[in-house]
Amino acid sequence: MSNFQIEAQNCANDINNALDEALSKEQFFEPYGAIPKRLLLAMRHGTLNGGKRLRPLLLRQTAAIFNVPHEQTIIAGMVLEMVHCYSLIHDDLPAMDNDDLRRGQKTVHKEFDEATAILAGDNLLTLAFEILASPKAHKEAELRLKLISELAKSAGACGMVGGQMLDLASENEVLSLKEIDNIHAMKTGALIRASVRMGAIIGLASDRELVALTKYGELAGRAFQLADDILDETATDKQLGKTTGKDKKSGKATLVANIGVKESKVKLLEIIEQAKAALSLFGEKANSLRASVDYFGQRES
Ligand code: GRG
Repeated sequence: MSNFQIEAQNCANDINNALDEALSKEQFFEPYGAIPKRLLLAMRHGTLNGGKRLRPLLLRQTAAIFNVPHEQTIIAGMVLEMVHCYSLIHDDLPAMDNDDLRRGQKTVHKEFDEATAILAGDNLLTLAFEILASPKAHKEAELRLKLISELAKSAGACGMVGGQMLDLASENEVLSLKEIDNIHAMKTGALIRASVRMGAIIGLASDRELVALTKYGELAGRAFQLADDILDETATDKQLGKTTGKDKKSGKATLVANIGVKESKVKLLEIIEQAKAALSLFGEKANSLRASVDYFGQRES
């Protein structure tokens, strides 16, 4: 295994363990009553099903530039993953992408039912903020507020939710490359940007450092989404653990649809180089972040 693979695996193990513990019956104290078992099982199905945990990895690699030990980033990384998993559960619903398969398993609404999937997503989002507000996320209250604000903005109307709205409205529309870029930056890029920025916040980055890392986060988000669109066109269902070729079928506006796979791959490599260049301020300390964005360009699932 490469150093990157070992680092990614260690991070995924930490996040899986943290999710397993946070989503156990014992964690839900009962001012009103016990958590309904079906809701808990649906939340576990939508989270503990083999995600790559890339967003917590970016957070942890960014914080490591500032010598923050990995253990101090696990809770913030876990809540990012809760928000990401909620978005996937809702995205898979019949009213949105209508998918039966996620991470090689039945989607939450297929395993349970639509109403349960909606509620499981709702509660993952709410729980993420409940946990981020608690001292176990970070001992400094002021810093926790900054993290909450960062995550809320990235997940909201000017970030992921707004991007999803624009994306749904773009089906069978002809969009300019700029409009496509903007949808991607909001729908997928915002949470990736926030992952990096949350790592920088935990690391007490200076303004100059935060600007550089934000640029990296934005470019990494663009690289991630472009790679995803290329894979949607070129990979198999088995490889990705989800239904592929859907963008083309639904007439979705993607860069790949506009400029083709070959040109998109060239563009992807350009974006990756720009992302790495944005890290020059940090020298070798940012090598893990460089390896992550390289992985975005090479990933096969
Ligand atoms: C429903 C509010 C709401 C938003 C949905 C993120 C999103 C917005 C939809 C997902 C659609 C999609 C497949 C977008 C491509 C980028 C993406 C988020 C891929 C999945 O992320 P990975 O590869 O997945 O990190 P794992 O399974 O490893 O966590």
